[in-house]
Amino acid sequence: MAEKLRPAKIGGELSGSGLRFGIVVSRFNNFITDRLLAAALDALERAGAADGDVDVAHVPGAFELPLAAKKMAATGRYDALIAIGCVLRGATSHYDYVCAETARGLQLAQMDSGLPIIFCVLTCDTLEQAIDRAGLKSGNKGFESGLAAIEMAQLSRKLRGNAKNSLSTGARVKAGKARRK
Ligand code: INI
Repeated sequence: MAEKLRPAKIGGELSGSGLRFGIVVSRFNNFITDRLLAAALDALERAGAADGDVDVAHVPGAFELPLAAKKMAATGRYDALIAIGCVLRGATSHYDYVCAETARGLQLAQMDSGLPIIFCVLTCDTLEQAIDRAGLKSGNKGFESGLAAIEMAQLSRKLRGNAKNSLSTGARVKAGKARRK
């Protein structure tokens, strides 16, 4: 067990004040996605996000979430995005394609843009499972997603601010020499 090392902790606090959020929400299964959206907005409001600092875009289904999120990220207006959807298993393999491509597309958009994109897409076998996660037995995943968006936005700000401290030794020596010239 390490005894001497006390690593610096870099965390994102849960304050939404001064941050801008974009939410993209799917209309498919809107009985569920409306509830996820309301809870995400509730979390942002309670954490101090200002009226006017949150935009909501609607798309037809979960499959369309990644493109809309990518376009929202490209505007440069936001500190974090939340993608909200609900995919329910049906009689065919359609569910598997929608789930896989939605998750893959959102992760690609997040990694390409460098903007946190919170995955608030329920992938459930039954409507009951979805209801449980949209405000019943298992809480509300929308609220959790709102908090995750704030935490990741704050953490991203801190990591951007720390960029000059995280230069490699070689880069620091070079920068020092350049300043002395
Ligand atoms: N979209 C969803 O968001 N949830 C679903 O459960 C769903 N099912 O089961 O079909 C669904 N399909 C639509 C899909 O996301 C696209 O909107 C559609 O294929 C057009 O591209």
